[in-house]
Order: sequence, then C-alpha cells, then structure tokens
Amino acid sequence: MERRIIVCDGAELARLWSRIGAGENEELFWVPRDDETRVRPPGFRALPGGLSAEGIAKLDPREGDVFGIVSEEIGFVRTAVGVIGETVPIAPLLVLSDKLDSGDLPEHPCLRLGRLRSLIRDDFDEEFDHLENLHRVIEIRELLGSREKVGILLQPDPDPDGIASGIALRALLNRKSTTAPLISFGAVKRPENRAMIAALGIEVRTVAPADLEEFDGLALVDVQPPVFGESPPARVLSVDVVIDHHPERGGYDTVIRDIRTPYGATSTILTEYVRAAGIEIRPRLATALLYGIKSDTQLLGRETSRYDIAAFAYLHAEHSPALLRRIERPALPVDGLRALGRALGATRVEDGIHLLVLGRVREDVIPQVADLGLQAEGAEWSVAAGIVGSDLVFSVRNVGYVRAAGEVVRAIVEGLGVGGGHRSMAKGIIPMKAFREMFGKADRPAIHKALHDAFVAAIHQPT
Ligand SMILES: [Mn+2]
Repeated sequence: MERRIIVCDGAELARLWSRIGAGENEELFWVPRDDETRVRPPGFRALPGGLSAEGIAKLDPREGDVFGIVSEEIGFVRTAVGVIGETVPIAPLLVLSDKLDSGDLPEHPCLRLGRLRSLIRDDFDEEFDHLENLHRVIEIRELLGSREKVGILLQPDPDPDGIASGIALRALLNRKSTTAPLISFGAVKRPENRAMIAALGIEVRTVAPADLEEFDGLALVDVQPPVFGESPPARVLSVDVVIDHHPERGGYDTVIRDIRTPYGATSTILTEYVRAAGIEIRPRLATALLYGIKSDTQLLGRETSRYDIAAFAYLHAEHSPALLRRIERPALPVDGLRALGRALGATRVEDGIHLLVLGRVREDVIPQVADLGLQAEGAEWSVAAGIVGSDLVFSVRNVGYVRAAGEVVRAIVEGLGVGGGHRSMAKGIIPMKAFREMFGKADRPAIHKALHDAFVAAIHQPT
C-alpha cells in the first residue's frame, strides 16, 4: 500500500495539519524548531534523527511512497528534498508552502508546489458563496411563502434556460403547478423547446397581461420587465423577484433582485440555489437545468463562466442521460424519415455544402436532419430545408471555422423572410409566396438550386 509521508517544519504547521485531519495511509512527522515548544502535535512523531538522510532511511521508504514537505523556509525545503533524494532518488514530492516560489525550489524530476493555505482558503470561499445563495433562497421563501398563487413569468416564447429555471424555482418554493404555474405572454414555439417541455412533462401557460391579476406573487426568471415591450403592463413593473443573467435593465421595482451578468445561464443561478438549500435534486430537474445551461452557452462554449462549468459538473452527476437524449433527439415521425430517405437518395456535397431538401415535413425534423447532414464527408455546411405550413423553413449547421451561420442566413433571407442564429447554428424562414415570386417554381429541384446558389454567394460574400 502506497504511503504518504508528511514532514512538517515545526509545530505550528503540524498542528494545522492535524486540525484538518490526516488522510488515509498518511504518516506524520515533524521537525521541532529551535524557537518553539516541543509539545508534540497530535498524531505526529518527531522525525527520527532529525532532517537527515539517516532519518529518512529509518522510515524504510518503499517504491510507491510519496512525500509531502510542509514548510515556509527555503532552507528546510532544500535540505528535505536533498536528504529524501539521497535515499529514494525519484520519490514524488509535494512541497506545500505559501511563501516560496517555484523558482526557489531545487531541481527534482518529480516535484510539485502546492499552496497550503490557499487550498483551504478556496474551500472557505466556496462555503461562503453557498451561504449567500442559501440566504437568497430563504429571503425568497419568506417573501413568497404566504402567497396564495405565485406566477413564475418567463420571456415570450420561453427557452430551455427560462423553463428549467422556472421549475427549479418552483421546487425551491415547494409548490406545484397549481399554486406556482410557469406563465408567459407568448407560447413556446421553437420545436426543440416544445420537445423539451413534452419530454419533461412541463406546462407553460400562455397568459394575457390582464390574467396577472389572479396572482398575488410574481417572480421573473431569465427575463426583466423591459423585455415585455416599450410600455410593459403595469403589473410587471412592480414584482417580487427577478432572477436573471441578462444585462441589468432599469425602470421597474422588485423586492428581490438577483442579476448575475457574468453567468452564461439563469439555470446556473438556480442550480446554486438548489445546491445551497440542500434540497434533493431529482434526475428530471437536474436534466432540465443541465439542458438549460447547455443550450444557453452552446455546450459551455459561448459566454461561459466558471460558475456555469461548476454547476454543469454538479448537475451532470445527477441527470438522466436517457431523458436528455429524448430532449435532444426527439422521436422522428415515420413520414419525416421517408422524406429524409428520398433526399438522401440523391444527396451530394458541392462546394462544401450538404443540402437536403425534404419537401413537406413536421418542423422538428428539419434541425435534426441538419445535425445529421454535417456528418457527410467533405461537408463544411449542412442545410436541411422543408415546407412547414406556407413557409420554407431551413436549418443550418457548420463546422465552426467558416463564416458565422447567423450572418449567412441573414444575408440569404434579406428581403424575403426572417432568420438568424449563432456562429455554427442558424435558421431561416421564407414564405413560399415570396420564394415563388423570386424564383418562379418551388418544386424540390428548384428549392435545391435556389438555396445552393444563395449559400455559395453568402458564404463567400465579403463581411
Ligand atoms: Mn438565459
């Protein structure tokens, strides 16, 4: 069994070590200093023969043993490294010191410098962060605990971050959808977000401003009142709680305001609340919050803070991979698969573009086909297009090191329809009427040619 042999310089550091508690297989030695009492720190033995090669040899060091040297004095560390090296030449050494710099340390093939106090300090800081989050949770509970009905208001067309934050707040308030419904002035529209609420069994109620009268408590998550238009309904200008990560906006009153702009997602704030409050985090809630962070930060890529990464790691251990898969890869309808089969039958990659025209399909098929299309050999761009209602809808993916997908789509739909997106994902909508006026025919070959030509032009257009 591998041993850790700890050698502390003096009683003060040894007492600190025994206060923290010895780890498994740790053997603790101290070298008393001339200027201090010789009272033995608990758990420690004096290094036999002092800090010397003979003393180390008496410990009978074996292959696999590692050493910790705890000191603030460069002389002590040099001697310790030297005498240990005489006995076991490449024994792994951890020097724990707050004052010494790595440049002061002697040459050694297997040595690391750790900061003893800052290691403990970081844990303290984290504890105080948890404490602040717990305090915030208690404030929110005190404020809303006695209310009959609390509305949890999300942005219009709520996104996964808002939806997940909403259900986390409801869990923290220990309420059900009857006394704390998720509400929004606009329905959940995007097919991938509809897939999320379906998979998680969440209801988001669409309300009119007048409906807010039924709530005697109002909490806004992932949104601030100015988002509701130039003159928002009076009821949302004086609310109870606002929790958000978007840039801080003024012009409204709230009792509790928790706005953390460095955060990549509001779900991260709520994850910290849940963690600090010590409530059990069920797989469904962990999955929702994980997906909220993932989609707002584009998998920890864009505008991600260390807080998002810490929350993501915490949630990852608790989430349900099967449920996450169902959200991210919702079931494809059979006629959608047939349309994909037809499109794949004649597929080709030209000018780095893999374009699949599906005909009339359910909207959520289109982004999934765009994801798939990017796997084609030679494809830098994947475009999946389909007819949904009276619109031509297309989803775009790219490999990330080419022109931003959002810009390309905006250039293509200009004057024809709407569209936009991010660096590597985008979506465009062109009414079929506008398409026909521009290109004449709108059968599959015509759509293929028009989109292909538009992409070639837009990708190479100077920015
Ligand atoms: Mn958000």
